[in-house]
Amino acid sequence: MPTIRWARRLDRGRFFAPAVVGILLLAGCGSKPAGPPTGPGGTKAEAPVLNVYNWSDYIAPDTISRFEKETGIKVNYDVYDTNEVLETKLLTGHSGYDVVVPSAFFLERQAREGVFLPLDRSKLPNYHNLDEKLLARLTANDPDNRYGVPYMWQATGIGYNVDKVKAALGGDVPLDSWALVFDPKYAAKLKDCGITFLDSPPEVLDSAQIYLGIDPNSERLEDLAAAEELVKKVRPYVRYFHSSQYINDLANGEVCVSVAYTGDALQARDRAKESANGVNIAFLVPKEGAVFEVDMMAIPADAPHPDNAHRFLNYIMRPEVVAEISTYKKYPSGNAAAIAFLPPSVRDDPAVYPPPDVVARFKDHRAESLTYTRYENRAWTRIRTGR
Ligand code: SPD
Repeated sequence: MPTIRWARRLDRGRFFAPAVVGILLLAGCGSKPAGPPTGPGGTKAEAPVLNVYNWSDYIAPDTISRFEKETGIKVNYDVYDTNEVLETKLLTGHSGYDVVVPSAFFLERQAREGVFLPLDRSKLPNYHNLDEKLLARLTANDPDNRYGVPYMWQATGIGYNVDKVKAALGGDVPLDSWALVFDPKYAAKLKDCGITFLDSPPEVLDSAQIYLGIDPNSERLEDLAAAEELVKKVRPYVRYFHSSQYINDLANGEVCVSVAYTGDALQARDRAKESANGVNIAFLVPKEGAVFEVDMMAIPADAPHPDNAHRFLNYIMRPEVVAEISTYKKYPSGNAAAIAFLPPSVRDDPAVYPPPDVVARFKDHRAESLTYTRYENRAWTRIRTGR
């Protein structure tokens, strides 16, 4: 059985200067495991172990156990729920992970810091199953698709309890706009039924900028200040900042509006349906637009088991394997061949695979500079602490 645990959350915003990161990576210092035994012919045999670090609520129940059974490789499976937590570990180095899943705009700058191993395509015969258009789009973040394999994609939008929101707002319901959470007029009315925000500065501040008509990739400090000011105005109405707790809370009616990732909101919708509790959850891609994101499987440069990591990536690229993950978790995958393995209830669900007019509202995300991120983190702390 895989070992599944939440990794300990590290301090936000602890970024190491690139030079220091480089030195750490090159020096190989830290608690590195002992080298693997040398096999016949001088090749290094890897221990049958794989350390995977993925987002929470992002894999099917049998995905890991089937891989273990098939390969004899024991998987230690840890989860996180923000890019920031993963990044802190990757930039510190020697995370001990063999497979990680950063979003493409985080992978972009992490790759520049030398954090990842270039993929060896000769070990990925299932690579041809991937969606070529998506791969082409991703070259903006990952030139030549050198380091990452697209896993699942999504938008950051709004998950909401249809009945509670309508009851709270009466007939005046902007169920097509970020105004629902960013206009104090509406947020104040929704306070009692519960508004939650993701605990991630770029997710929320970039969404606020989109609402304001600002390019979410802007690094102008006045644009950041505008987003901060907007979010501060609705801060008194936000019950909490967390990036996964809202799935259950939306599903059981504890909260009524969450700035959410598509699939997580849809998992809340499905959990409510399964428990037949009368909660009706929907997901909204606001008319102003929403950040589009692709989470990428990648192998850290100092991964202890890079061959096992390639085997795992290749396994996930089997269409039937990744289709099962999409089926359970309601995220579309980056695997074109997987579509044929989806049940119609998922394949034809416009909330999972949005129609072209919705996709047209998605905005690509580019890497932030570390300097800008420092300013963004400070703004976030001010928002969270109300100072
Ligand atoms: N529970 C799975 C959450 C996946 C979130 N992906 C992050 C995208 C960041 N823009």
